[in-house]
Amino acid sequence: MRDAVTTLIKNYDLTGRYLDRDAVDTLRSYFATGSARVQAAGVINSDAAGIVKEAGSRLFNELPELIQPGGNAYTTRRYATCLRDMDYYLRYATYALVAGDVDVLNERVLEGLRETYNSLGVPIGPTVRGIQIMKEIIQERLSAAGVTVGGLIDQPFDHMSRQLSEISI
Ligand SMILES: CCC1=C(C)/C(=C/C2=NC(=C\c3[nH]c(/C=C4\NC(=O)[C@H](C)[C@H]4CC)c(C)c3CCC(=O)O)/C(CCC(=O)O)=C2C)NC1=O
Repeated sequence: MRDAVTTLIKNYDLTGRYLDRDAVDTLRSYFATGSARVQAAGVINSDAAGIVKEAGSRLFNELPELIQPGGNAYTTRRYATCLRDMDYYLRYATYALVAGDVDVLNERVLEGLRETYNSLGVPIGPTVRGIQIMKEIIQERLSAAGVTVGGLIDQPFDHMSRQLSEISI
């Protein structure tokens, strides 16, 4: 599992280079956004369960067929498993946000996930929508808390969405 700094060092070490101007720019922007990343993680961690719950109700409100007979999140067990998956996405997105790198998502979350979902009939489109709804909720909460993070929040959520759906969003 890598963060922005270890990824950079690994790349330079592979070719035996000193850190050049590009590397320094990358490091500068990572450290310049560090405090915003940590603040964002703080806002998420202060109410992760609430964010997941709210995302679930918005998702099922938008796509009620998911929780009706025949829907993949129908039955208490599958409903709970769906919310558990959203909780995984949120928690790992927070790690990636702080690390400034999506490596943790590739390694711990996305590896083999499409195949698992396809074999269980878990619909990808609505899952991606759930991930995007969590991103929206966090953006709303951050701006309500007066925390300005620009596009930082987008990175981990959009990465998961893209990798899951293999389409550009
Ligand atoms: C930390 C990394 C990690 C991830 C990401 C993960 C996902 C994951 N979600 C699963 C199931 C599932 N995932 C969902 C999710 C949904 N169904 C819907 O209709 C919605 C669109 C969506 C919620 C947003 C459901 C309902 C199941 C159960 C499917 C079944 O057993 O029939 C399964 C199959 C095993 C199980 O039931 O636990 C895995 C492995 N597991 C992991 O360890």
